[in-house]
Amino acid sequence: MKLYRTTNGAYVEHGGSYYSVAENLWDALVMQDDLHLYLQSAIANGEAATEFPSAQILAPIGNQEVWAAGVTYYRSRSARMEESKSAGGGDFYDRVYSAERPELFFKATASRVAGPGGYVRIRSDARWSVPEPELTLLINHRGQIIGYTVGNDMSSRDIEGENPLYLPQAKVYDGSCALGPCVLISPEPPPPSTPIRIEISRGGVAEFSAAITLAELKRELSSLVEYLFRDNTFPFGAFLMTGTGIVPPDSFTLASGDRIRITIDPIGTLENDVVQGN
Ligand code: DO4
Ligand code: MG
Repeated sequence: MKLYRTTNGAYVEHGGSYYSVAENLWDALVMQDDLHLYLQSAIANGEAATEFPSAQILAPIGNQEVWAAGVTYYRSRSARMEESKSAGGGDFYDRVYSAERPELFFKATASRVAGPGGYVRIRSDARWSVPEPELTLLINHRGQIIGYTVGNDMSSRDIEGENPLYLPQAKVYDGSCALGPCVLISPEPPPPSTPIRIEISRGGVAEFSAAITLAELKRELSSLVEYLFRDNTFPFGAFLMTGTGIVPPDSFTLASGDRIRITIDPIGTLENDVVQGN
């Protein structure tokens, strides 16, 4: 079932109908003992809501921090080795790809996250920027994966490539992340055959498109979560982006006005327009 955060409160979608959820505080929903069961009873005891179409869908986030895993697909390893070669950083990406400990980094707070239909940003001082389409986990404060959403880990390749120590600046800034359109609340992850698709259009014309399946993700989801929660507490839970398997060719950079559509079928499509500067 799909959980939406909207301007009219939370809704759960099931079989094409939308049911209003009594608990309106997103953080309290994420902290439910068993959110799946709670939403099942909202569906069983509720009436299908007719006002859902008029609600604006918001990013599905409250006080959760957003973290991200890196170099979890071979394509990400290779693209980053190439972009940081002249800075002498290439070797680090190969090493982290095969190391037992994953790369995990802080990505965003809610104020930096765009929702469906919102704007993602290119840094004003970046010359080479890309979106990174990523399956994103919603994890409760007990470290249990409770849901799955679509994420965009916007990245400045020139800044990261100049020096790996610039990673936080390449990755964390206003509008650097998008999440949505909903959270798929499911005890099971989407199957490995699930495609992650991206389409980027410019002036209505297709500029870049690609797809990859979750089968190419090198790490177990549970292992990424275990590392994230090791010696770290998340009182409101956390989102964890699981890395990108799609990197556009080196000749491509995002521009203001581009439209990005990322689809992970059991969840939906996250669509955002791009701006640079304010
Ligand atoms: O190592 C830098 C970031 C990697 C990343 O964001 C990814 O692989 O998705
Ligand atoms: Mg990424």
